[in-house]
Amino acid sequence: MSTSEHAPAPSNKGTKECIPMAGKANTQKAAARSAGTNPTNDPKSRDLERNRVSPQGEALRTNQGVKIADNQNTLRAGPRGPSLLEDFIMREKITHFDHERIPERIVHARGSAAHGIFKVYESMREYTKAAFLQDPAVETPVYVRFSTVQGPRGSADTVRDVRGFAVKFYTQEGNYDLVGNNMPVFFIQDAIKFPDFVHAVKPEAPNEMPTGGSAHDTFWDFVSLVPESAHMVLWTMSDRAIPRSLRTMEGFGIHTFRFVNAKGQARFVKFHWRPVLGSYSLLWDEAQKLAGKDPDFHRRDLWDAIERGDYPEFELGVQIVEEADEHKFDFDLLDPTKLIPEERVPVKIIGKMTLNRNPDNFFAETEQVAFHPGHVVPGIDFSNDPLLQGRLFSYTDTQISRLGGPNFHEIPINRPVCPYVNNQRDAMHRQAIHVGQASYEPNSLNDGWPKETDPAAEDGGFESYQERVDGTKIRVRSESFADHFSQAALFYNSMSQPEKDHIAAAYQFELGKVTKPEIRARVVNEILANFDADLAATVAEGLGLPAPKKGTAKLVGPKSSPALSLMNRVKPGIKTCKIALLAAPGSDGAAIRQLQQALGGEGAVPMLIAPTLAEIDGLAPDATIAGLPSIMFDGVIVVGGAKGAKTLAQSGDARHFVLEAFKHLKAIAALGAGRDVLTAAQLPDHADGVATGDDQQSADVLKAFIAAAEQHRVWSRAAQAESVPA
Ligand code: HDE
Repeated sequence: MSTSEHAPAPSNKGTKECIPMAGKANTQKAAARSAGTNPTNDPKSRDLERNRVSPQGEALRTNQGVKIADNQNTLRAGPRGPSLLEDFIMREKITHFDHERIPERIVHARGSAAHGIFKVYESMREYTKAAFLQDPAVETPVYVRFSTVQGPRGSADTVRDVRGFAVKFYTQEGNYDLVGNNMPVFFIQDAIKFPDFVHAVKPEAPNEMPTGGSAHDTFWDFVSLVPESAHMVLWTMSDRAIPRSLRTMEGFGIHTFRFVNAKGQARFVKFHWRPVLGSYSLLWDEAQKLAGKDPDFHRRDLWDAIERGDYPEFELGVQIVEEADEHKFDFDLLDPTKLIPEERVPVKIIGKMTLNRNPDNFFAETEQVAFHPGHVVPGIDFSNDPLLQGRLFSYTDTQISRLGGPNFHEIPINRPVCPYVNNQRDAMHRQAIHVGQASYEPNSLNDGWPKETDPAAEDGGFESYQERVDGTKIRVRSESFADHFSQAALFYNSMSQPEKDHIAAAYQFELGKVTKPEIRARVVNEILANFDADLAATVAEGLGLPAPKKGTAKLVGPKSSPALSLMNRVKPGIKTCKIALLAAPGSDGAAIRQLQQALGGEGAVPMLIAPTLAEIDGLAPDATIAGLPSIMFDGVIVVGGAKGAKTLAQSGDARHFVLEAFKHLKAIAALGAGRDVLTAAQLPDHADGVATGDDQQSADVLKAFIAAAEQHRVWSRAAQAESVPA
């Protein structure tokens, strides 16, 4: 085999034992086996570490462990002859490659994830017996997957869509999955409608368009005919559907669940995730441009933050409702299209999750992780929400086809960290080698093991909450689910003016893409007019429709809930904000160094951006203007220095950079000659959130810049920004 054109890799002369799966990992497994321990219940062998396969120092081998001498050439009959079927090395490699893909998730296909830990702030003993919520000293490992819903695996991150927010807690009592979204309500009330909804929102059947968005006929056709979707569609037309980052998104369990304490007392509970940095959104123009310029914008942001050590943190909050108060609301707690206003039941913050490690392998972890709202632990139970009840069936079912059989719980990322021994046997891809004769219960051959655990015992077995259920077998929607518009009105009324403007623009954009006029008219007249006449009129005008008729729905309940506005979710500081330092050769290097230090000291991420990658006073730019346009940043500072400023002022790209930042309401500063760049870009002389000054005034300018940047958007500039071309 010396005809290879490639230089042969250094051969492995080691005398390692032949081990089929992977070096170290398998040696440990072998050791566990010879020590007589069962790989499924020996704590050490359950460590995910043992599944990490490193190529370091390893010879290239076949899946059967045979060392490979030539990985460049197929076995053939003579140098120019046909390939031989006998070549088991080539056949194994190609066969495996042919099967590398698995079906993507039917919804939430595009996702990114991270490892982390969760700790409760104080014992929740009063409310729940869940072991991971008892002791502030206990760290529970978590794996969190964020996702979009509509698009396929390769779609863009910043599309207008709901985001999935799924958390797997690896607790000592088994896995608990909180499989939520970044919005607190859902489109439909009954699981049986989910396939209809998903078929409507997914790309259309004849042409598989559009990718990653809901701006098309079938989605709007469906939601215009299903008024229970009104509230959630409004959320998806709001800024919540275009988050600035996954790290600053709120999360919600949506359904009402139950907490059950050791005395068997139950209370209703709704779950919330609150990002410690606050919650922010993109502007629609940014979101659209980012989808082209960096389709991985969210994924990259999450990954980079964790690599930098800026670990995303989310606090877990709960709204707890006594069972006795179940019927004290003007909506049904079981209806997933409703939220409990925080002003009515405050969100109690009970713990914090910190995402501190990126996955090693996207496929093995993020693609193969299997969430399920039915993965609960003692102390957490379900309500009769008909959407939740359907989900309890769906998630195991979907994994069976997605992950190729019922043993997906044995894939490393899905394995509990506690033992999971039972009498289930065999099936596709079984990993455990069960020993012993008895795989049934009761048995005497194995002294009765594995045995049930008394729920009353410490660390007891799972026991369902004993809710009394007594009803007629019937297919009917409860009358208490009939109000579809009051909470849509509540949400809309709670928005600030810019948020309301964005909502109207989003309806106009989406409906503008709908080809059937009758669908557009139905949304305006049958949906929007029923919860807000002004919104209906604005949308109608934008679509060239006649003024809508007056809505007939009766609106009840609170008029507004300030907690729903993202404007009230802003947190002080500019930690992890990305700030562009716009410069060119000849810019003031000392000023750049000073700014880098000062911004870094605030926890921000300053990046030197220049027309080319040529050094500026000994500093290497982080990227070019073309490589990282202003849409990737939270603010921009144009550095002083006459020569550099002149280059920037003459550069159309540099002028566009500041103009676009201005248009997108970002904090801007210019020092010394850097001000000429703003003038060349024809920015107004005075505008909110634009700080300028002489080189000597840099401390004051920076202070003003930070004050603007920590607002995240300079909303008061919106009218001025409108008139600026971009
Ligand atoms: Fe899901 N959903 N869903 N869903 N869902 C899936 O499970 C389903 C619903 C959510 O990162 C699927 O493993 C039904 C609400 C997230 O892997 C599937 C119904 C909420 C994820 C499925 C709903 C969600 C999924 C597809 C109506 C918010 C991604 C692949 C009864 C509370 C999890 C998979 C991840 C994924 C079914 C409604 C959240 C098909 C039938 C409501 C975050 O099983």
